[in-house]
Amino acid sequence: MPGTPSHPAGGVPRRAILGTALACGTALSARGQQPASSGQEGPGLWEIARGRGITFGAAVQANLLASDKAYEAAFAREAGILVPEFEAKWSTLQPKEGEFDFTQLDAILQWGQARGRATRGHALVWHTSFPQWAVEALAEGAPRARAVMGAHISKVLSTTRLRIRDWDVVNEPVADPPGSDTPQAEGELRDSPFLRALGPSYIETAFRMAREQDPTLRLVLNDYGVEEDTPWAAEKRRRLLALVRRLVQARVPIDAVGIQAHLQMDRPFNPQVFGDFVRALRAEGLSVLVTEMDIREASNMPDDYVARDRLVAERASAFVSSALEAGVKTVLTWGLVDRYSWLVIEPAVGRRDGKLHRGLPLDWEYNRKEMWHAMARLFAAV
Ligand code: 9MR
Repeated sequence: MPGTPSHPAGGVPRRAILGTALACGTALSARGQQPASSGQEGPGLWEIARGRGITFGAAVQANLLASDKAYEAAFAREAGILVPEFEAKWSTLQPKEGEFDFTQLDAILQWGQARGRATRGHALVWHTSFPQWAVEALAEGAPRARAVMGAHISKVLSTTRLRIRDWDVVNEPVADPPGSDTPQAEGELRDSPFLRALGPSYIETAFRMAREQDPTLRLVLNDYGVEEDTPWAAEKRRRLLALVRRLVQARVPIDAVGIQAHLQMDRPFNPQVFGDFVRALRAEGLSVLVTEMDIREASNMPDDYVARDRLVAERASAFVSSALEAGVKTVLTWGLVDRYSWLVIEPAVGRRDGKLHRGLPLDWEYNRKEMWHAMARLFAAV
């Protein structure tokens, strides 16, 4: 029956909830608690989008590609471009100084190459998934910080040369405006080991190092929190745009801005405001990509799956159509299936009422949801 609460409520650790839900996912649909599935047949989102010159892809995890056949099939069906969810982050690639491990990234690259799917790189310089040895090394001073950052960029780009053509060079450099939970820098740039060691010029340095290593790569600055129509997001937009303009004026080799798009249903979305922001970035001569889209449900949403999925799909539709109208050509979701979404795995972003977010195109059973159909309609109509 639609509307029946799907999973145990509060008081249970989220990972336990996830385990229970994983174990009984099939039973849930068998009991009719999931909306009628719309199957997995017919062309995938990437093929539909490709017909209109749009790239659709998603973040993927190497271990799941290897261990879950249905997950692998979903990626084969839907994703034209792959983004390693953590396999190209610093702590995975260089867990100890000078000791690089490309095994997991290689697994994604090989899987993609065998199927003609590109992989984009995420992320060279980021304050998270950044190992303690590197935090300490950067704290030793600017020359050491520059050397450590240069060695990482150089090794990663030379090893992935010709296999990855597009990189998030700097991820999340803009500080959250006041009123956030995250620790704040005084200025408009995020407090990070890179900022502390090298000052604001670390961004420019990273882009120049990447360009020097491989002049043909598309170099992207990726950030979040700029999508919605709130004063907080307006301030974050202002900061990001100001940063991008400074970089362009200083002739820093930046090609594109990635907008993560971790959307939240409890925040208003205004297509005009967002579209204007994308156009302002493009007016600087840059491409704009949607890099990590997913949709966090609000706790006051209806219980019923059909109604929930419809609301999520409406938000996806409003957002993606505004992005496409403003000239975005690449739309990537952060995962494909709700089952493995960070929105259900990370307690900090989970629903407080114990329900599990349904913020990706495919449901727990890998079936296409309303969000999938909303995106398919937009991609077909561009
Ligand atoms: O989804 C990713 C999660 O599995 C990782 O544990 C986490 C830390 O590496 O990063 C998550 O992905 C983030 C992305 O790299 C940058 N933007 C926000 C994403 C969600 O936190």
